Amino acid sequence: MTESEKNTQALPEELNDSYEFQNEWRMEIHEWIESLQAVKDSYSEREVKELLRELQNFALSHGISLSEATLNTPYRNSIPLSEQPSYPGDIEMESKIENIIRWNAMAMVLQAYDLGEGLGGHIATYASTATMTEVALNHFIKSRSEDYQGDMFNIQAHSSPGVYSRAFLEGRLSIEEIGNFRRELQKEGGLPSYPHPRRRPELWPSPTASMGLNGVSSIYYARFSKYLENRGLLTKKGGKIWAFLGDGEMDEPETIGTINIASREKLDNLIFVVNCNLQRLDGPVRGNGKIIQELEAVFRGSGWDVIKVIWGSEWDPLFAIDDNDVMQRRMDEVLDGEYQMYSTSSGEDQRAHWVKDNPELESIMKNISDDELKEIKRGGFDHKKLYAAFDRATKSSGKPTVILVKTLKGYGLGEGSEGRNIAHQKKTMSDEERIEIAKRLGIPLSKEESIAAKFYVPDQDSDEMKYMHKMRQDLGGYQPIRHDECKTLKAPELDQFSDFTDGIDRSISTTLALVRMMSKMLRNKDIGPYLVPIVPDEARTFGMDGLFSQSGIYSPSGQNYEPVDAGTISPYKEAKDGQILQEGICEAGALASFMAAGTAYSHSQLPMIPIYIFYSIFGMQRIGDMVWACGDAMTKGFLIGATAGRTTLNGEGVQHQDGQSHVLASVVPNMMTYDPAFAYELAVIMQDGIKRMYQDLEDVFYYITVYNENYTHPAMPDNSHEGILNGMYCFKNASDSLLKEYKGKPMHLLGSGSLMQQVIEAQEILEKEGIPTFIWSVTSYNLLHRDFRSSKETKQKSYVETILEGHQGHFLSVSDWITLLPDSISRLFPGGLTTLGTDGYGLSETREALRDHFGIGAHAIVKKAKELLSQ
Ligand SMILES: Cc1ncc(C[n+]2csc(CCOP(=O)(O)OP(=O)(O)O)c2C)c(N)n1
Ligand SMILES: [Mg+2]
Repeated sequence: MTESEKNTQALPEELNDSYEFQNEWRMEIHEWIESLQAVKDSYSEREVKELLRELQNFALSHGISLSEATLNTPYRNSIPLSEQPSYPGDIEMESKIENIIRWNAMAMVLQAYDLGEGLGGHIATYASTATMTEVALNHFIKSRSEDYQGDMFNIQAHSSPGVYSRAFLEGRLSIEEIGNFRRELQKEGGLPSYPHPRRRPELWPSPTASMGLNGVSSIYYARFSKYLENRGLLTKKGGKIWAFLGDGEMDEPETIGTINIASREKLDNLIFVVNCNLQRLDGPVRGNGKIIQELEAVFRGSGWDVIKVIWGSEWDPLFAIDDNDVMQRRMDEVLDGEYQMYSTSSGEDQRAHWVKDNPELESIMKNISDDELKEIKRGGFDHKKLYAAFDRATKSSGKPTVILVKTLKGYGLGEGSEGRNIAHQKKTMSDEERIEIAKRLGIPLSKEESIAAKFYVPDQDSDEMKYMHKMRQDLGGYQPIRHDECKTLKAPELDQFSDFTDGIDRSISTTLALVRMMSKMLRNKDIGPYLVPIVPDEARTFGMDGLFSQSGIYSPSGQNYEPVDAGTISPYKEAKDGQILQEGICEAGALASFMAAGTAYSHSQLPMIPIYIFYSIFGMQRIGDMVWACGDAMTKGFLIGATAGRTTLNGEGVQHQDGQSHVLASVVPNMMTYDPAFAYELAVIMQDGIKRMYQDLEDVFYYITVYNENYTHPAMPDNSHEGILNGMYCFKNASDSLLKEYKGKPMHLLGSGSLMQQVIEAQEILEKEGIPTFIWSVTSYNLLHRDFRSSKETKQKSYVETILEGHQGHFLSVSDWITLLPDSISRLFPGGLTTLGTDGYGLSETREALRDHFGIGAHAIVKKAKELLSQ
């Protein structure tokens, strides 16, 4: 070992830990800080930064990794006491109100439990988040007014009982409704478990019950709000997006994976509040580490402002005498698993574990008794600390903010629950616990009433009620809230789509037809400004790159470079008021943009029309849960599954060739799914979609597949409009002369999408061989199936049965989808429906070989038809 290696060797562990060494070491640090202070006093900020950068470079080049040192601050509140603003509210009054809300929230869950129906419900999450929710609602979260768009308040789904309980106190929900928590079918009304806009459209702005979706959707609401501002569409000042999230929930990749976009786009209208109660459902979030420190590093590394709220005010006097950072060091070293253990231990046991054998820490801790130590609060239950954090977050400029708040799961619910691993699942309490909690919360109910978990409301003219209403009035009204007023749009008439309905002689794909339609709609005065084309790095695949220069790609900082293709006809044009959302390779983000744009009618009073175009296999399959959430949120717009079809997209193989997305889409109840074969069908569907969603304000959204196979497109046949929209129409009759001569039953081929070309070819072969053959274009098996289901309820004939009246013969369907799709309506056909499709995995081959392989090419169709005829 060289001399210099010896010098840089770490000191032995025992020596590092010793009291003497630590003292000496603190002095060394002190001297360094004093030197830095001197530099700071004499030089500019730029120079101080330069010095630090040099030090960092030195350390890195000597093999010392600095990520923790530079991304983490000590385990204490980010806002020191000296910078803490004074509290503008009446804490005693706010605590009284909070206690009533806490009680009624708990009573809702207990009453549901007492019914014995296993309805479930959560108590512990709200118990941990109640104080921060109240501070935010009493002082920060603003509602819509004349010149302010209003904040969006997205809660942690499992804290819903608390939000309902407040809405009840505010008079927004009836006692019957909160008495029927999780019983939505009751006569007097009931409440859904979690925030579901579909179930409570006046209350919940966004669905958050699927962990992880709140984070990503809130980021994209905030981004979309900036987009609307930058495009000059938002006339009022936009609001802030407040997302309350769980610490366990932060493990979801949708959340963590999308936080970069928030800092890149400088979303200072976004505030994350993470409820760090150190627990998730099963147990500790990071027993062996510290979730707050971990999240701090992740968010700071991603360019967010990070505000930590860890300790309550009771610790301030102790910090004041912690001159040598002895207490701070202990705070830094104790693990979350141990902090959780403290919450269930006596003051005496806590002290013993906490001070270990550190005489200086022991002496600091002598300033409080064991009882005080037990009662000492975490930052998440301290109004002043929370106020300071929220206040700073609302003043952020140019950056999103995350507030990491340390709380305790099940706080105030007694020893059986607080901090226990079982807290999340706790749904009931013993009689004694109920009486004890009512007493502790100051709820004036009798013992019997407490045991029965009766709701409690103070007099309307009590000070508490007056205070609560006044605070919300000052902030513009109650929250959370969802709005629904928005102007309607006038859909363009179908004749404006004549380029497509008159037929196209050139060989083009339905994808290209769609892109041309979009280009045309973008130029339409009435709807053009509201269109939001969304694409995740596939514009060139779909031939959409021409739109770049026409509409521009949205970029809040404009374009600060000359694009490499500046001289071409469609350069990569980024612009502050660009209309296209280029998402990069992030399907979750792109769908979150779709949700933000498709619900803009609610949060921004703007009838935005998102058209999100993607590889069809990376839609329903990749982000199905978010599509479901879009349905819950009553999102409008068009999802376009491009490069559709297991055999039409050739060469790309197993993970690209989609033969199932229509089946996956079929499960979304208000999704209109279409699989058009021709440009005119697509035009009819798009025109009708805009009319239904934005002119007639119907609660539907669309999934349409388009293909990349080129062929010519006939003119729209007479009388096909209704059939295109309903899902099926006769595209071509069998030849009359053949029908007259033919002895047997005719053939009926059902085609859709790109496979219609094979059907047309098969029909020609069959008719040449003397077999009269009809062609039916099926634009939507799903809609036909849906119509069939509802016809059974109304006991009327289904649409398919109506149009098949008088028709006999053999029915054979062909599509690029798995056979389950057409099979869903096979019983509607006289003699049943034979189905050819693409069951199984895709593989890399030519289109022709793939169609042979799956048995759906023209010759396979002819073969199958003959088999049927010979039966
Ligand atoms: C995608 C998804 N996975 C699992 C669940 C079930 N679940 C509901 S709450 C919860 C634990 C939440 O922990 P945390 O985020 O820490 O919230 P806390 O209740 O502790 O505040 C789980 C696993 C869910 N709702 N969504
Ligand atoms: Mg948690």
